[in-house]
Amino acid sequence: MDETLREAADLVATAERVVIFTGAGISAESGVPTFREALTGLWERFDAAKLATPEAFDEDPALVWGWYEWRRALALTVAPNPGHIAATEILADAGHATLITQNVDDLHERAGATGVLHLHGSLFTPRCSACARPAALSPAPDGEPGRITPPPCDRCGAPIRPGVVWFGEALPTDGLEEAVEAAANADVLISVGTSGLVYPAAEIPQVTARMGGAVIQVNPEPTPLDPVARVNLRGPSAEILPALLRQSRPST
Ligand code: BV8
Ligand code: ZN
Repeated sequence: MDETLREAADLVATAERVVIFTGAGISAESGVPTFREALTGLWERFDAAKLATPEAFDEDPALVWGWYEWRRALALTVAPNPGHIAATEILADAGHATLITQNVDDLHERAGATGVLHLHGSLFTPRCSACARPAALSPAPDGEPGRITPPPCDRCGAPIRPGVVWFGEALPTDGLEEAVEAAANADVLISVGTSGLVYPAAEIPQVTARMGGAVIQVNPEPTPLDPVARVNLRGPSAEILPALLRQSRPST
């Protein structure tokens, strides 16, 4: 590991434009289940990819809203881990830095990151499912809430929905364009904790590689990104990112 870590650290230390692209894996060590595990307890019998859709919400708004409110409550009870903090620091050291995440939690922000590009939205920006008016956050439920009837929009009365991008929904164009632009111009893109299966987000690291930038991957498991990565750092991000940060700084 230390030789690949050294190689990755050299790439980061000499890079002017750095992008960090994250998935659920960076929040795993904070205690937030990854997307595929996001169905614990009450949700075991559902498939995330089926629950995270407009059809599921239309069919049973209380089930879907309850799932997202449970995930929001969970996000509020956990803290950023050393991986989130090291990511903020690595970007602070770069001349030009962009943080792109597929995550809907706010752990990057709580680790001091600013201007985070949330390609798939956020648990903290609910809106009206009909007129898109932003809605206020109600106090998060405690325990396993199960079904919760979504509150009505105070303008048109339609049910409030989570501010996330569901399967089959388009990503916010401005966020995606900005992310592709940053990836295309990156000297280094560090992809952390993503299975690289969901498009178009999964394209982001491929854009960097196609444009000649170096992709560094941090993941304990192999992913479809392995052949694209210049360096594969196999392991948990809460351990690897702090080590990468230390190695990439000039030794005092
Ligand atoms: C779109 C928000 C078009 C919601 C998410 C066939 C049929 C149907 C659809 C499609 C299809 N083929 C392609 C599609 C499109 C579809 C898609 O890609 N499907 C896949 C499954 C094939 N994409 C879409 O629908 C997108 N929209 O295409 O719209 C369109 C265009 C114009 C107009 C209208 C429509 C929208 C996709 C967004 C879905 N929303 N999230 C929510 O959170 O509930 S996706 C969600 O899953 C995440 O955001 C993330 O993007 C994705 C994968 O999750 P990951 O973050 O990667 O997490 P995962 O659990 O998968 O992996 C965790 C990783 O961490 C693992 O690799 C693990 O090894 C690693 N790990 C674990 N521990 C650690 C660790 N790493 C480091 N350290 C650790 N400690
Ligand atoms: Zn409304």
